[in-house]
Amino acid sequence: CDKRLCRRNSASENTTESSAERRIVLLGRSGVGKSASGNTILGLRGSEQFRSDCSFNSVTEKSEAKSAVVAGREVKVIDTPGLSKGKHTPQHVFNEMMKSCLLAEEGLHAFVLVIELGRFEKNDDEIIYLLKKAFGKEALKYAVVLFTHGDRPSSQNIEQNIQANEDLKNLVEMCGGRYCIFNNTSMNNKRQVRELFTKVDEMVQVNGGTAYVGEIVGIARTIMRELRESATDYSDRLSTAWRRFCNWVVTIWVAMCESFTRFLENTIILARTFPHKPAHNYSDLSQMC
Ligand SMILES: Nc1nc2c(ncn2[C@@H]2O[C@H](COP(=O)(O)OP(=O)(O)OP(=O)(O)O)[C@@H](O)[C@H]2O)c(=O)[nH]1
Ligand SMILES: [Mg+2]
Repeated sequence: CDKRLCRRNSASENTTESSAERRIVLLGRSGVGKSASGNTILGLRGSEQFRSDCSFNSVTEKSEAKSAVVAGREVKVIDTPGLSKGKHTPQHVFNEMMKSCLLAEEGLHAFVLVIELGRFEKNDDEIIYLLKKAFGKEALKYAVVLFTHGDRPSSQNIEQNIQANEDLKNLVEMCGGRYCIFNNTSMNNKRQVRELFTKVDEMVQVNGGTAYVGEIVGIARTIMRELRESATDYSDRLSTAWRRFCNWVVTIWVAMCESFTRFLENTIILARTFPHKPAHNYSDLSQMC
């Protein structure tokens, strides 16, 4: 395998947090309420908001960062597009997940996996797969599940709901058992945002007071730093950074498709003992790289 890739998961260089700023990325399948949750977290109104809509098509196309001061501290939220049946391919979602590194080049404090309460689907599971491939297993130490639609009656017995669904239970366990509930129809409810940040702060503390800087985030950071120090024109710098970063993403994507193809082959052999098959056929995707 590519030596650079072999190092990827093992080398997770972390940085010591110098400020109380928090940078979080919202991940999840299309339509679960990522953008709406971003608006709730940042308290954004009107034209300032991430676009959030009820639609059969995916609404968010590209990763986008917005910032605001929340309870006295600077918070940056990166909203990403979600896996969907028709619109976005896993490769597009993966590329946009990686791009979130460029938007938070100093590292990420939390990967927030957004799930619609009462509607756990296969695409929810696959986000975990993409997350691990993009950022390494280490990223799970910084992952927290955020259930939306807290206005539904089932939010009253959330723990029972989690325990009743084996796949959901596994996913929450992979995220260290951390979860929160948001009712995005009640943006004035600041308690839910405080609860999320309590979880994020606990995670940061357990992780030695540091933000997550896996190898891919480190690469994005180095590229940006080198370019900032060079004397070239700003637009040249950005396009060079973008080209270099895309090369990395493509290399990782090829390796990931190969490993997933192997995984699928094993899954077919073990189909009886492993009934939960992924919704996307990743074996076809290597042709798209
Ligand atoms: N009732 C209710 N509706 C919600 C909640 N959160 C989100 N929604 C609605 O769910 C729909 C989808 O929300 P989005 O924020 O656009 O979902 P998304 O995950 O960003 O979707 P993509 O951008 O397509 O990936 C919108 O109509 C939201 O208003 C919630 O807590 N309660
Ligand atoms: Mg969205």
